[in-house]
Amino acid sequence: MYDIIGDIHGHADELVELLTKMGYSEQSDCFRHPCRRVIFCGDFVDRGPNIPDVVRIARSMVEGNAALAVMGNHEFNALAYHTPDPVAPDQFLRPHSKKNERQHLQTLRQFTDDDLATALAWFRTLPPNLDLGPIRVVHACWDAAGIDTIASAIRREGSFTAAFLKQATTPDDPLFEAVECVMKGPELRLPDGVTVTDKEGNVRRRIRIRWFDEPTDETWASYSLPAKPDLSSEPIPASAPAVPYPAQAPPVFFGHYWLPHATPAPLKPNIACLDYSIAKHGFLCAYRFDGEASLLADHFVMVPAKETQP
Ligand SMILES: [Mn+2]
Repeated sequence: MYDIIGDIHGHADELVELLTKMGYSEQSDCFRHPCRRVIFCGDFVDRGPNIPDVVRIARSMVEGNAALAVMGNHEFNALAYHTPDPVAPDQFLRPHSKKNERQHLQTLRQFTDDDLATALAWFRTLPPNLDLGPIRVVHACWDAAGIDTIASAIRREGSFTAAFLKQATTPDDPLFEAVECVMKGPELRLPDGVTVTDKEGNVRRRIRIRWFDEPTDETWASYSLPAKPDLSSEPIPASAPAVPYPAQAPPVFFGHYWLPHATPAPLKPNIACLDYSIAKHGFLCAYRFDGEASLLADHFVMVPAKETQP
């Protein structure tokens, strides 16, 4: 059975504590449990104090068959940041803007050039999603159409090659839309004049949403994820993006959404987010899956963020 772990963002001490708490111990090659495996939801890098150790621990577990992993938007962004644009070789596929550099700064500082190259090579091998039958795992959104688009681009161009990344960073390309939706989640544009401020102080005109719910009868406040009760209780437009997830489909796990440090619980009986804001003094979170069709609040395991922040 599986222990699914949310966004880690360089918090290696908390990762070791969480693995230990769940009965994993360090063997000659990697952390292992006698009868369980980890699934990582992605976002290993950026922000935290020990990114190289997080990548080393996760990678050794995946290579030792003690874990599976999907790619997060921060790994995707890192690949694009370090890949020259094939048609403008003095540029990179993710521009080296102040905002993008700030988001990636701890990764740039903590890795040697060689170790970063090795990490990027590993990121290229990560799948965008896992469909294991009884459960599904993705970084942000289980969008079947987007997942198909990414899978066929991988078959055509290779896994996160420069050609793949060029299409995936070109707005209006179907692959760009698919990666945005699957790894970053669909977003809803706020009404003119309304903005929100994200955790990094960036002013945003779009909000992350409960994509798995039908948008009918939802308000700006009720459809935001995490919930933003200060938003309007007016209905959202009929054109709002949505990827409704069927109640009878297998449980889906994802990270990405910076949920507040409240008591963890499934968002719906077959939907669980495991990102409880470790990078913002929150918790590193796992869900211990034992085959249940309806997810249970007492299967969440959490470790609080230590005070060390870079
Ligand atoms: Mn993310």
